[in-house]
Amino acid sequence: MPDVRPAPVCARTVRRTGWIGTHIGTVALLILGLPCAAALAAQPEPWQMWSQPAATPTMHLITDLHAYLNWLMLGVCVAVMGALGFVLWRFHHSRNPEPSTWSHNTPLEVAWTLIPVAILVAVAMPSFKLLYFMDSTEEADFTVKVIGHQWYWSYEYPDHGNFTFDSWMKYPEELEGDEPRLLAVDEHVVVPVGATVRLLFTSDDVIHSWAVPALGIKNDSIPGRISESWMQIEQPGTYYGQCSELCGVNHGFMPIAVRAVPDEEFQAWLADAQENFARVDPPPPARESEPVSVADAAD
Ligand SMILES: [Cu+2]
Repeated sequence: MPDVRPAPVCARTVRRTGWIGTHIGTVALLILGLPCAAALAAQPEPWQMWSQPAATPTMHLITDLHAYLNWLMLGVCVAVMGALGFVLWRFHHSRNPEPSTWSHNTPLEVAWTLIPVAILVAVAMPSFKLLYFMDSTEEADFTVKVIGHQWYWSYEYPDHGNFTFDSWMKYPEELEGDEPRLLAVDEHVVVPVGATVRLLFTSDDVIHSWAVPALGIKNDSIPGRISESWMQIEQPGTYYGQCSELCGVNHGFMPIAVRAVPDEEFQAWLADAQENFARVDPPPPARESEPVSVADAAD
């Protein structure tokens, strides 16, 4: 199957040019900005700044919220530092030799209570809105179940014949082409571009966390529980992530790779997967038995 990862033209240029070239490349990336950003792969890059390019509606909103909060924080910093600077200047003993002795000012106290409350509301409202948006989807095209293990992931496709497969990190000697070390896996999660995919997370042993930065997902997989999220990948490509919950000695070696492909390619992968991968055992049929009375149970 061809590797459809978006060609990281700018990033590759940066990687090959050494230390000085890296810095020049970083500055160039910052200056050139947009044209380069579109070509970055969904994986960490040397000297990367900011988040990976957003590949889902959720990640676009996370990026926007991050920018909004930074501007808000800048406003708070400027206001507080400005007020502090003014007080230092205005009430210096050379300018204000006789300090005033009042201790209460009701309008001032109301203002310094209400302004922080307003700032907290301005932070909370968009945050809650985004939390609800990313929490779950009611209209999914299909479901993928993600199961964490020490130390690999397995996936189930219950809406496509309930097949399941394991996904293990590739060792350096197994890497093909420009597959990234410690991120490439033997079996990708494959989904069609544009499909709304419900993700269910659980674990086989300890708490893991399925985190893929470009998709805006970081969801704990907890033994004995099912948690939920969703994704709708906008562009074909391979999106890399890692387990993000300290889960044991090989925690750093259970990466995640999600491949978004055109629908025809997904159908071809599906046909292959249905034939080659194992099936999740169906639950045993309910046993028909006589109702047990209290008197019987007592015997
Ligand atoms: Cu883990």
